Amino acid sequence: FIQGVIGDNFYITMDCGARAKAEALGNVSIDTQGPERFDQTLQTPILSAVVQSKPDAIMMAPNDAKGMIAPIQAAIDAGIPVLCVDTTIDSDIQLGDVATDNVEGGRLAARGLAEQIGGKGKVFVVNVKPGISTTDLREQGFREAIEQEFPDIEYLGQEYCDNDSNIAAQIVSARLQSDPDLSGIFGTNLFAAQGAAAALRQQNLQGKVKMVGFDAGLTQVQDLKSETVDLLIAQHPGDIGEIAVGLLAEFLASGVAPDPKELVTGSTIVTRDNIDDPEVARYLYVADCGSYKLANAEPLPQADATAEATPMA
Ligand code: T6T
Repeated sequence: FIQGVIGDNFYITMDCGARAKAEALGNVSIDTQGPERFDQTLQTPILSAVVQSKPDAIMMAPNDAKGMIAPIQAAIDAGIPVLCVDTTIDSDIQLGDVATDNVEGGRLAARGLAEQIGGKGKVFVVNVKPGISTTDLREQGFREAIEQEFPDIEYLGQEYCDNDSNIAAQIVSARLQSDPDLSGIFGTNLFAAQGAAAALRQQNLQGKVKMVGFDAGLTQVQDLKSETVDLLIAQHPGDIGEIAVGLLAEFLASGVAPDPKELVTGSTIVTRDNIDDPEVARYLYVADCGSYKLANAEPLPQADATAEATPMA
């Protein structure tokens, strides 16, 4: 398993799901690695070294939709099937994809933020880095929903934090200077949201500028509870890990490629009102696998993927 970046609660939780599934299967072992930063120039040599070690299969979250195509092709040329988890590449060379519906996730974020700000005002997006499939799609879904559904909301556009919460905080501080009447912020992943929330706290604007964050990392949950953030969209990374390992094990046993190739997992809207509900709390991310339990997760039926993404709406 090659993570998008190491030390991220999202990929740690995915790893827990992958390991729980491997243990249940009994004949699968997993080695997990990842780059120190979300950066294709760091992920490529990791992938090359993993290919040299000749695993039976690779599941990975590619750091760049275009830049990782050639390194993944090299793995496939070496006879190793590659399944994309979470992020993907602009190609169909991979065995398949297991991921959240990120466009829909962005739409959920837009609707949640719109509700928080009473359907009017200026909103802004703190994004991660151009070329990351997931976060690009979240911004797209957010932008489209704001433009199509909320005529009284002005979208001020996005800035990129390079997956660094300190940069995200600086971006938001500067934006609060240039647009002091800002109503709401969407942080498209854990680090973007965490940094944006920190800036709101520093400026004592929590609750005044509304904030929606993608993901449900440990600090993000604290930010929600302390009323700096109003809503989180939790992905189901443990489910992604479980499903990916199950799929690879099945492929290695049967030789039959997955059909359909794209499998979608759910997302859950987390608020202060529902966070203690066990059906919501089970999707908060973890920092280690100590308390992780196998969920026996299944991908969403294709037709229901959109409907299932809004169970708490
Ligand atoms: O949001 C997740 C993941 O889905 C995205 O591709 C990269 O950032 C995270 O890992 C959160 O930090």
